Amino acid sequence: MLRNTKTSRRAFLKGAGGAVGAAALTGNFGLTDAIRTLANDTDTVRVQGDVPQNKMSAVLPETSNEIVLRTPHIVKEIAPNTPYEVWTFNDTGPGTHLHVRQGETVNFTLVNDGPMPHSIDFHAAQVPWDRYYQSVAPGESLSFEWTPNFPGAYMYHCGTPPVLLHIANGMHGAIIVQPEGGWPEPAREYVIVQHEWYVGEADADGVHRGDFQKMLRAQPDFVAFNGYPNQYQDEPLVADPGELIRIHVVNCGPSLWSAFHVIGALFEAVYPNGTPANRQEVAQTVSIPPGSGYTVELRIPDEGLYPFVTHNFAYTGIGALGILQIGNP
Ligand SMILES: [Cu+2]
Repeated sequence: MLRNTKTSRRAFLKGAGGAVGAAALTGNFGLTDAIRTLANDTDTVRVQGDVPQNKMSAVLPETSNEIVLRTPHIVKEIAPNTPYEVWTFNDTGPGTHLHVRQGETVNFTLVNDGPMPHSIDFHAAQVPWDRYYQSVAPGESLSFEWTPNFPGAYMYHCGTPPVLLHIANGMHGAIIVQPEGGWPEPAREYVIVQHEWYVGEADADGVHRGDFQKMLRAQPDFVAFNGYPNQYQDEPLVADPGELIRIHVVNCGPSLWSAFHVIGALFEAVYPNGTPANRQEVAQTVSIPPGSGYTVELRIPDEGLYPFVTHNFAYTGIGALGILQIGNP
């Protein structure tokens, strides 16, 4: 877990110069140390202890139209034995799952506590790019209001060039817009962000960073659900036999398609863009382009284990496989 070592922070930072590049991180610490960039002063903080895992819950959070996103760069374990400088929204990449209510004002603030310019782009919003989606300098913030007019499962991301680099390093996430009046039927709701990791060789500090050439070729080392490859094999998503399960799947890419599929099950309804009015009945697999979302509904009658994957099998084996556990098989 993160334990700030504030007493040593200033001394460590003298040599960091406010940057998080490899050259700034040549202190005498090992793989199990973590480095964290903090607010306002674009400081870099060394945190003792194990590198935190970049795992996220798949449970859809309660709705809130008050959103603050911060952008620290944090060394996280993005796969076993792979400490990586994640460019985060609120300490993880993908960033916090967001869940807002259609038709109500969203009060949003972006706080750039990273070491470089970052920005926001909400696919759920209708706002001028030239005013709200511009880069925010380190130590500065940007606030604006907007209203989600259309329900759905949307991507949000940093749009600072090179956008490919910012997204691939973790600056993306899901924002689910709950329809006015809610969905017709309550369900056990999950949110899954599919995304890629492109891992460079470890730097002298033992920390990996993104490999831009791999990103350009779209040859990932891992394809993950919610930050960490295969995490829901060890900790399955759960539901009861016959219960309605609603999964909001957002493909943040940055570059690969998702062919979302549950083995041993069928979707009884699917909703392109995650929008209730788009309801279609019965599907085996849905095709989700990067930068889009889909909501799927299923009911599984029998207890057992049901893997969910991207059925694009070149990538299934590098992390895009989780387990849905029905009952207590
Ligand atoms: Cu960014």
